[in-house]
Amino acid sequence: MNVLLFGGFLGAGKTSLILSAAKFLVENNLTAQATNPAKPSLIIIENEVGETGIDDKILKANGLMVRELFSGCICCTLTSELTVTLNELYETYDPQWVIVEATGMTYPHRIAETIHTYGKGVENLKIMIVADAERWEELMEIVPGLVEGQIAKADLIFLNKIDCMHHEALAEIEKSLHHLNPAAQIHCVSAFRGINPEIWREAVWRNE
Ligand SMILES: Nc1nc2c(ncn2[C@@H]2O[C@H](COP(=O)(O)OP(=O)(O)OP(=O)(O)O)[C@@H](O)[C@H]2O)c(=O)[nH]1
Ligand SMILES: [Mg+2]
Repeated sequence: MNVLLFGGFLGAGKTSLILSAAKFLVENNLTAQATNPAKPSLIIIENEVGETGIDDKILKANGLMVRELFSGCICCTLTSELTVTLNELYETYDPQWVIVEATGMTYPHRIAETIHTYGKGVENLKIMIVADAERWEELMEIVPGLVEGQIAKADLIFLNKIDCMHHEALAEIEKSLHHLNPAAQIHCVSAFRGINPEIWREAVWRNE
């Protein structure tokens, strides 16, 4: 299984990007047996179903499955519940892709550590962190530790909502992101306008 673990602060655009990534994989036939609903090859694990409409008809029509996680305590229960769910999915379906949306209040790299230790069948795991360009300054004032900690351990960073920003302000944020995590590739995107498939090809498919 290839696991794409999406994180980033509340409202940054995680669900919007996940839908885009899932559509990319399906539309480019990068999911095996995508038409057999009994054995989905791409499963999305959501913390909660948001208003974006994760149960999008296009996704379901393409043999995708959406699993919800319900959890009282995001910091303790979620990680173990998620790992149990992943292991169940592996044993039942052995999907090619699992896309996970972590809650905005958590550090996805900690979830990744648990998956690496206790998860079964995970061949590849990428931590994809979504940064909110529109609220960057505000979040740096109210939750700097959380946002910086999420960014620092990302494999890939998506600076989202660039449609709301001027070029100069974006360049400054990009510089900060690079400073926080020099190793991660940074993609400047707008889920609202749509993501260039080449970005997904590079981010999701490479090293698969
Ligand atoms: N202008 C603009 N708005 C966006 C963009 N991406 C997402 N949004 C909006 O931002 C809001 C949050 O998007 P989601 O995709 O639900 O974000 P999320 O990170 O999944 O949110 P939570 O799951 O609640 O933490 C929605 O109203 C989206 O329509 C973007 O690129 N530009
Ligand atoms: Mg969401």
